[in-house]
Amino acid sequence: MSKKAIITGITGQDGAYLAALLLAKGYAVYGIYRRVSTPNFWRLRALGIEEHAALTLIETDITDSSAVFALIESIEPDEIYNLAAQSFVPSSFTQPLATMHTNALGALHLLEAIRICNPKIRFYQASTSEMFGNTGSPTQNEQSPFCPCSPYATSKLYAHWLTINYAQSYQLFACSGILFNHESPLRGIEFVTRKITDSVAKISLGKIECLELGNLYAKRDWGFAKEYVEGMWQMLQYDTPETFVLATGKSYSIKEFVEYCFTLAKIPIAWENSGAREIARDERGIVRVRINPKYYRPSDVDCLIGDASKARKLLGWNPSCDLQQLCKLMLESDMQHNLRS
Ligand code: NAP
Ligand code: G4F
Repeated sequence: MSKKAIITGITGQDGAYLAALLLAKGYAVYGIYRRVSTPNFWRLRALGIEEHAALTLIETDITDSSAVFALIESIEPDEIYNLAAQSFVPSSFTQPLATMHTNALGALHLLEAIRICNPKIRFYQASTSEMFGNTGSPTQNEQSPFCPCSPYATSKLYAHWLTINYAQSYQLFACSGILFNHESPLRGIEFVTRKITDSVAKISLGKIECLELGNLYAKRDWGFAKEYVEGMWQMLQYDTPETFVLATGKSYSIKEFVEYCFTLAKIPIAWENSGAREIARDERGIVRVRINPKYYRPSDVDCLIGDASKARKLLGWNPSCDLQQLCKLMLESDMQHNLRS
């Protein structure tokens, strides 16, 4: 009989890629989405799995503990992947309580339901490199100290420790993947990589003149989401519940990502000024990038570089997509979208 997996956050970037992976492996997948005024299954459609016979979509808000309990009791899954979250860091500053409800209490509801209904269910928690914050250590691995710098990171740290605590206290197979930033053509448009690729595509097609950004000097370790969901699955197939970091080990600034994209689009740019007055002009002198301080955050994580040696050694996880390939993939996809619309 095929294994049953629940994925919370099925309408998000990782939810869609993970669903495609598990369906390809023969799982029956139960995808959890919350009610919105207009259904948002476009990512499932883009991957060609929206109508898959083994995919069942179920409306449940993970902040509703009784609904979560009823869901797990009725489906009797083998595995649960908790990907649902308010995942946009700036919104966590303006909506800290809503962020905490979903990210922290959502995980609690799932773990409690597993503990009570069936402690044999394997549980994956989507932890994040944001939990490291500005730790001061040059690279981050499973032993690095946490120093969260946003309500988002704090809410995720609660869920992270709770997962470890439930594994230890109740002998659950509950584990966390601490994933560094991972992107794709299915990334939400407000995250910086997709915002850049979409804007550069629009500039290239003459649809907009200029891209507005915040902190150009933050550095991130960016990988390809499709390769990261493979690691999530591998964690739940491992012998024991363990925390694993998934990352590429290379870090680039936002400014470097911008430069790669303009180079790929064959629009040479040159930078002028500094601070909030920094701009980039093209060869005709048109300003193509400018700073808008509204994109600055109350506090930001300066530099993230992950060390995924443990996942490489114990899981055999080995991502191959580098930043240049990722930029190309995303820019080409955004060029196609913008040509069509
Ligand atoms: P995403 O695209 O923002 O997707 C988040 C998903 O959570 C969406 O399906 C969203 O539904 C759903 N959701 C939000 N609140 C919910 C609620 N109350 N009940 C049920 N579902 C709810 O995020 P992602 O990039 O795929 O990331 C997946 C997970 O990994 C998140 O937990 C994120 O925090 C974590 N993570 C991501 C990264 C990264 O770089 N992508 C790195 C580390 C960790 P709607 O579509 O209705 O909004
Ligand atoms: O793309 P971002 O919004 O991603 P951020 O904050 O690193 O968070 C993402 O990765 C985390 C893993 O580390 C996930 F847990 C989280 O859910 C999410 O997926 O911003 C990246 C950097 C920041 O330093 C930000 O200040 O880009 C900088 N930035 C500069 N201008 C901008 C902008 N970010 C956004 N979103 N928009 C800008 O205009």
